[in-house]
Amino acid sequence: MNDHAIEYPAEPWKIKSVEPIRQTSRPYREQAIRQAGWNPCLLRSEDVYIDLFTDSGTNAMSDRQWAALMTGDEAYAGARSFYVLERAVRTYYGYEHVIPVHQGRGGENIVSRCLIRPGSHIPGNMFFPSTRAHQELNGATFHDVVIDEAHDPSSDHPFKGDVDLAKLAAVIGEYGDAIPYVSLAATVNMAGGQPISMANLAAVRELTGRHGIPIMFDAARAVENAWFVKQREAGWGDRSIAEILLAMCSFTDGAVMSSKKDSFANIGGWIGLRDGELAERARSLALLYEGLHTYGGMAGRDMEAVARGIEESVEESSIRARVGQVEYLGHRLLAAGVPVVRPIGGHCVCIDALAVLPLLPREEFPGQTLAAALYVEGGIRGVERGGLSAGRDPVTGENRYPPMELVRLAIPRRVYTRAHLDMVADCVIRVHEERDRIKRGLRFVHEPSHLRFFQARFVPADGDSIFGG
Ligand code: PLI
Repeated sequence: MNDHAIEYPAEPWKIKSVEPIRQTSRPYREQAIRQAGWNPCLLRSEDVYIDLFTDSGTNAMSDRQWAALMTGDEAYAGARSFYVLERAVRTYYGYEHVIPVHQGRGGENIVSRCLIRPGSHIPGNMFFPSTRAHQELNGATFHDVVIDEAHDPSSDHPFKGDVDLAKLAAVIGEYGDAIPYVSLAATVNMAGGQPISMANLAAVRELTGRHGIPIMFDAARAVENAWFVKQREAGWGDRSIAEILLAMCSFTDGAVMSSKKDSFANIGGWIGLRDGELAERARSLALLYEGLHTYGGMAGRDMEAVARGIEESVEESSIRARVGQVEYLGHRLLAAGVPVVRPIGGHCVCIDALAVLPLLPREEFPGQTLAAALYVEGGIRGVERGGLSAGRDPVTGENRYPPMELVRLAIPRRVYTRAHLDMVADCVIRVHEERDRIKRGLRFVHEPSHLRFFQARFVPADGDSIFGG
């Protein structure tokens, strides 16, 4: 079988500075993953050959961004660099009020504290762990109102990030006034980087507008979302990425941004708001949790790098090469029969661990087990996106098992070459072909209470190794 177009768009950049990486032996990696409690997150990065743990903060900055660092104004108050950032966010995202934060979750904390009260209900197009954790810490209950196709790895729906309007209407019908905002992400990370359509955004706006409910936007990968709108949605093919991005944001009342994704920055983020009164409250909380409202936990130089990164992110050649590289890896795996989430998303390729390891019980975390096996096989680090990442229900204390149990291979921007991606593909294909060697899953020996996937430690559920024995 090979009906998958395996194209590789040439990069619109050349390499000016390099960082050595090293391959290790399989016995070395077996020892390393054991010492890391079978959690790839706890590996030392120098023991990883190709690091696809995240595309967050791991991007290569351009020479222009590095140059911009030198122009940072490190004044405590009123730094020029803040106004540079503010102008970039206003221009490309359209929010009047801009509050810098150290990274996305800093913004999530502040927005959640401003808007959520105990007993609040928040509908959203699928959860993201840090976003939902802040919502729940402030007393809200999250309701997943994404379309069913988002939970089906084999569905080829072009906009799996779309909201199911009937589900949203039902949550509004039941909880009405207790809904402080609807939480919309573009793209939807936990669905595998799947976009939301402009038509759906407009429809959600129309529905929530009738009830006076604001929309808060997770804009971390909104540029990637804009690329898919341009490719897939009628009427948008001739519009620039910048125009599409602005149009998407226009349906929302505010946004939280992790600049570590689309904007190629190693750190940083912002909150964008339209409402002046809400912005004033957010600024005063930022002062407590992030820093003064003109730096919010970022150095002046970082604000410069983010501002420059925003401009670069909407260049068409840049976003074409970025998503094209991800699609290349995805289509190589599809062509080899590896079960991955379809269509291939904007920032990652997600392996369906339940399809690869159908005999492992969910309590033994098949996704985490497969992630460990990929590391042992090829020194490649991915991250589990399944039961481990979903955590426990705050009311019942039971493990939550989402419909999908994935291993996400997130591709940092402008970092790896085609040869690296081929090595990743070859490694994943080998592990898939030899999947019967993975005999047992994992059980906790340390389970943190929040965002447990980052720091949890495991041992094989039986014996000494996931490979049996
Ligand atoms: O890592 P932060 O705190 O800058 O951003 C949190 C965050 C919010 N929303 C979304 C959609 C994210 O993907 C996100 C962080 N993502 C990480 C770290 C990731 O590996 O996907």
